[in-house]
Amino acid sequence: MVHNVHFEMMTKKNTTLGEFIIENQNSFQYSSGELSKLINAIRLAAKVVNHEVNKAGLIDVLGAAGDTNIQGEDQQKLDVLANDKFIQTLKNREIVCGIASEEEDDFISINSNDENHQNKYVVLIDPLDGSSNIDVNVSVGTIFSIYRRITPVGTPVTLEDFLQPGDQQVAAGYIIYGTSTMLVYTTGDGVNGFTLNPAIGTFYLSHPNMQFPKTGKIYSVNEGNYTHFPQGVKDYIKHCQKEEGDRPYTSRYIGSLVSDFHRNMIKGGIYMYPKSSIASNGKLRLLYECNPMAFIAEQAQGKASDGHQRILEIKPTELHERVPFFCGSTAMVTKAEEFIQKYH
Ligand code: P6P
Repeated sequence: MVHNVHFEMMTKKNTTLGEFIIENQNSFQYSSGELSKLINAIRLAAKVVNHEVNKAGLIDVLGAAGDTNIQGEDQQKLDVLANDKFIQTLKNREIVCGIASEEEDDFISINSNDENHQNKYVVLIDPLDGSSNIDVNVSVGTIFSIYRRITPVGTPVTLEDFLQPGDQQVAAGYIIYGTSTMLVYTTGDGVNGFTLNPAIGTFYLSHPNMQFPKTGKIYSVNEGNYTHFPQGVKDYIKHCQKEEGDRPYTSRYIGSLVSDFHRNMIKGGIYMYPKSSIASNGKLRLLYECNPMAFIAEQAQGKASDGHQRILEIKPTELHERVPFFCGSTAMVTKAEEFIQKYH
């Protein structure tokens, strides 16, 4: 009861997501109505997935779906459910002409053959990132990336529409299904976070103008892979652990990109998924993990690179390609690049 009273008080002065979109739609470089439809579709799907994630322990949606995705990863039932919900919700809107998903081998073309089809946007999603944490009740997330198509409106969407560099994104964001459910997104005019009041199913602006601290004291990496990392990455990790100046830093790694990224954006820190002798390009996918998180990071005054170049400048060649990923507080990412580039 106290929580609800507190929440009501906290949200009395806060803008809802719907009000925020309307108040800020003029800053969206394209038609305001299109942005509203896009974000509203994602908002609806997020609420449905949030409901399923929160009751996962109660009904039989835990455990593997008995299938594997193109990544060769066991598909968790909630992965499949989240994928279906986002695709279904986006299809129902008259705005999206194509969808690519971590859980789909190829992109999905949406009635692009209809000569009246005027849908202009493609959406790329990781429907439930960190899904291996589902059965152990650790927070997971959805990541989305939105582009305008580059092939003619009214023609079938092509792979070219999806293989655009990250700096062409018109919007990107994530939903974190954690101790509270939040939707964090950017349309290129800063980053704003909205917290779901589950009692009434409304997202309220709780974190306006989110920004990475210029530096921080948290480094996030799976140190179990340490022996397989390039020497420059090993040297940076040892730098983080050295008793000198503002170090040693604190190691925090949840195994859920959205959760580690979100914490580091609030507290300051760096998230790393380097290449290694066991994963030649690292693990994270460029199109629906690294690009959207990099767009958010840069809009929040942070930095995102593959160790050598901006993530957002990489020209994609494949739908599911992987890249090394260093993302977070600018000073920390720059320092990591210095160590890495000593060896190239
Ligand atoms: P590892 C989840 O599968 C994910 O894509 C990210 O959310 C997470 O940061 C990373 O992989 C964890 O991978 O190899 O450290 O277990």
